[in-house]
Amino acid sequence: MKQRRKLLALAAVSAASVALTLGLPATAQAQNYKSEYRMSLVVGTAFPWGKGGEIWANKVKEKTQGRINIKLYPGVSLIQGDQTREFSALRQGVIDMAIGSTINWSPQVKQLNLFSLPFLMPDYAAIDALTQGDVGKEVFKILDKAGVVPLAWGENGYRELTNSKHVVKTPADLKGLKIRVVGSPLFLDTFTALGANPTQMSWADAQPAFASGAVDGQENPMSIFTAAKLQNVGQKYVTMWHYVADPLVFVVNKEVWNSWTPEDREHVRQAALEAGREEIVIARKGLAEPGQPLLKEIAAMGVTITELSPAEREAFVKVTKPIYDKWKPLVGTNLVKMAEKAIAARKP
Ligand code: X2X
Repeated sequence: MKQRRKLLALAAVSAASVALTLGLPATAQAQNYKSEYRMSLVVGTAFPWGKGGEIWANKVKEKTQGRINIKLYPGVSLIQGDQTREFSALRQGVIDMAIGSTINWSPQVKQLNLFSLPFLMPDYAAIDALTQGDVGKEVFKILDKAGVVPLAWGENGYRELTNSKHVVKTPADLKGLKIRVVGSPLFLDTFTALGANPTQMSWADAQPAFASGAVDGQENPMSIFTAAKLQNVGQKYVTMWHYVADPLVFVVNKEVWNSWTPEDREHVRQAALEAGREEIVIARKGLAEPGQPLLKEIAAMGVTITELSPAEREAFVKVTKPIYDKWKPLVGTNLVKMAEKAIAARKP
């Protein structure tokens, strides 16, 4: 026994000295690397969001020559589908990295409610003015302080209203509709102000609830609508109101980040920036270009799509204004003011 321990110790010493004499810091470092890193996502690769995860993982593998190997966990499966716990799990290291929605992390990082203030961002240029400008940098500082390493922005998209009952053109049309929401209490406030009956549930629970008719409606980007085939679970009426859009954030757990060499950190960051840019293009496909071909495809499946005139949209803005005002100090008055200014100064 003693003999064996001695031998083992000797072997360890000689391995270390070989590494030292050969000057192999990479080998020593690689010993701290996990064989696989776990990336959390709410949805899989059929969705622009999940596709972004796949692109990021592939780019990281290529740039680090396989030193960093990432496996995708869609359906937030590392935390049993409980998407509003994702940020805590990331901080604790249950999750190594993620592309997360600002909505799902807003219960822990209250400033992320910024993007869910009703009718803050009227168009894509407004989203870009925030994420690609000083507001984006400020939010990254906040995320860094909250305990993760933010690297790049992506996008889930404009969240449009859908339901199984009837056309919604005015706030009065929402009266009594049971609407599934996720995230912070801001969503409950907004839909309560609109006269609806909001109920909070995870995305995993929401889909069977649409199918059974337990809830009447929901709000999600049209790319989620099509990939999840919500028309097949009764969601036949869509209102294009662009009331909020959720950006996605590419992040890594701090300890994991610190375990990588500076070169590999830079590779992971560059991969995230490239993947983020590509993912945003995919997320906007069919929606940002003239004629919005994605909407034509959805209408062809028997879905009624309602576009609002500026005056009709304004009625929704007016009803939710008290909620915007209530939440402004909760998000952080300075941050909201900074966002309002950036949007007012945006270039089309
Ligand atoms: O749960 C949702 O609605 C989803 C998929 O859009 C998010 O994760 C925010």
